Amino acid sequence: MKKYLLYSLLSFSFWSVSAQKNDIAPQDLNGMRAIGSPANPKVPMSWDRYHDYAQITQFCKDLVKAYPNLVKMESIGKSYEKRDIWVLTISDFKTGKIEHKPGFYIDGGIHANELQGVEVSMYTAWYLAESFQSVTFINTLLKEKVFYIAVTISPDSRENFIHTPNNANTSRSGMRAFDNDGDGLVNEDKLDDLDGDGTIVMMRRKSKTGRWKVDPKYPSRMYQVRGDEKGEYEMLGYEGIDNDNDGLVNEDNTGTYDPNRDWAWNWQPNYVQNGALFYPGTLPETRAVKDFIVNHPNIAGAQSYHNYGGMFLRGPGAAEDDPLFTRQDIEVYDNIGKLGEKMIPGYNYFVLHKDLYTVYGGEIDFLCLTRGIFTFSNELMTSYKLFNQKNTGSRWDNDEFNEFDKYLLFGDGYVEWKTFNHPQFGEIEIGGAKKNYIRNHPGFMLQEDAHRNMAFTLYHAYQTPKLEIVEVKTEKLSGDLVAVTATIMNTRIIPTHSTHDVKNKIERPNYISLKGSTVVAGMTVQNEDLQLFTEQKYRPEQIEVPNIVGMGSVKVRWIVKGNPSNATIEVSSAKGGLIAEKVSEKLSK
Ligand SMILES: [Ca+2]
Ligand SMILES: [Ca+2]
Ligand SMILES: [Ca+2]
Ligand SMILES: [Ca+2]
Ligand SMILES: [Zn+2]
Repeated sequence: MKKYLLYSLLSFSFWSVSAQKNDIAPQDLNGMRAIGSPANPKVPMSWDRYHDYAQITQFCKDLVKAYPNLVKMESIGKSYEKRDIWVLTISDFKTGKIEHKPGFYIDGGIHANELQGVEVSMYTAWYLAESFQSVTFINTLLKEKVFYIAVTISPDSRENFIHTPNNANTSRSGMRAFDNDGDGLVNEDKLDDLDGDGTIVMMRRKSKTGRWKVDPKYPSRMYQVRGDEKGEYEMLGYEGIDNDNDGLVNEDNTGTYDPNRDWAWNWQPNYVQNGALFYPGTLPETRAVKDFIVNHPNIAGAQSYHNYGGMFLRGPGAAEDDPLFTRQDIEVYDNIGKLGEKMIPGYNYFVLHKDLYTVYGGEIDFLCLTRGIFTFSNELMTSYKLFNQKNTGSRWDNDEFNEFDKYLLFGDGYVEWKTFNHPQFGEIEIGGAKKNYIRNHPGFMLQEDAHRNMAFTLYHAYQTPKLEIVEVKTEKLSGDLVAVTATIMNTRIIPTHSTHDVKNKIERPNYISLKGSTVVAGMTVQNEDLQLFTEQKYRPEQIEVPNIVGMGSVKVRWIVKGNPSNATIEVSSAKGGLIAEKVSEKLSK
């Protein structure tokens, strides 16, 4: 008894001491911690499930409360139904001003039915904050960079998807009502949850002329007969009734437009680009994101999470924009994308228009071509993950999802077929995949894929420019004139400006300044050995450098009057951050 008492007293004092230095979680130091994950997070979360808007909002608030020196939360605007669109700003606020750090933008769930993009965004915010003390790489990353994480940018539709009967593709976009069939009525014929089980599945009817059959191995699976094989069923689409007696079923549903066709680059109207609205920026949600991006010129890299297919997509969305991606910029994408293929087995690095389809007015083109931001869009989840192998044929031609459902989900993926008396179709059967199966990850896979995709995105963020003053030299010239030569290197692979940016002067040039000295001349050193210089006659103390390429350097020289050792060299780059060092400190190194 005594022994136990002593033990508990000892452990009590251990806990209270640890609790005081409240930044390090005690379990992070012992064997309870599984490597790579916080063992004792201040904000406990389960990453094997999806979260609704109230839970997302609570999560953001909890993270800010637990880590006030690392996480800020703001609303960047309201959705159509007046929900706040939250952005979490994550950085080490004690190290430099955040607007002076290279920024990385992440968003999730522009397509609201693609639930896991939001979870990966939340997981990333959580992981960064919870690992700041225990993982050196994360610690340094948050000192050097700032993350802006818009956890969900179509919150209305996500709420609708989660809490009302839907299939895997509804609702995808937002809650603004449109007359989809041009009959003068809006939302007059939506999907109908015929059996009231909360999910919208398929309708089928026995038919002598039908071209569908039940797969004897997996009774939930229908397959299309080929050649002269006789069918048993006809398919009647998703659960629904012709509510307005116009001869069409489910023809005017909520959320059929596409917020990812509402962006101001190569925008095309709906008759060219299906899903587009009236003009680029019709939607309040995309306008809020655009304003945020434009007001944060430090954003150098971006990720927009989607599903499905296991892809790292880069732009452009349309073939005619291919020439805007130069070899140097493609090399950057290649470096990150090809590493991604290793980091996430089954995922492929693709060019959007070439390997997937053409997208006009898409978000990633807006980010990279109007703002010069190096952008990837990950299409989360792939059937490769089911059995760690590439499947054969299309999803409809193979039974992997059914096999996986049977052996790993124990039948949870599908609603079993049952008969129903339909007011228009008579006796039918309804059944099929639940809305969260196929496109969205099953729970036990969610955390792993969230982590892998986050790791890919953190590598991308790590490669945003990091500028360093690597060398400073002084040389006495005649009279009291001194030459000061500084070499600035970008020690990451993303340049301060994409070639498209430099060519079109999207962002201001980098400024390399000598402050606190009398500068009489300033120049860029083209070749020191051959003594080739380009003089900048106007404002020589602030040399303008259009770009500092990835893993590349620039050299500048000033001619000053008097001793420059008290002067300061400042490098100011919109996307590369701001650094400053005293000439004297550099010379002594
Ligand atoms: Ca209508
Ligand atoms: Ca109608
Ligand atoms: Ca139903
Ligand atoms: Ca109808
Ligand atoms: Zn999508």
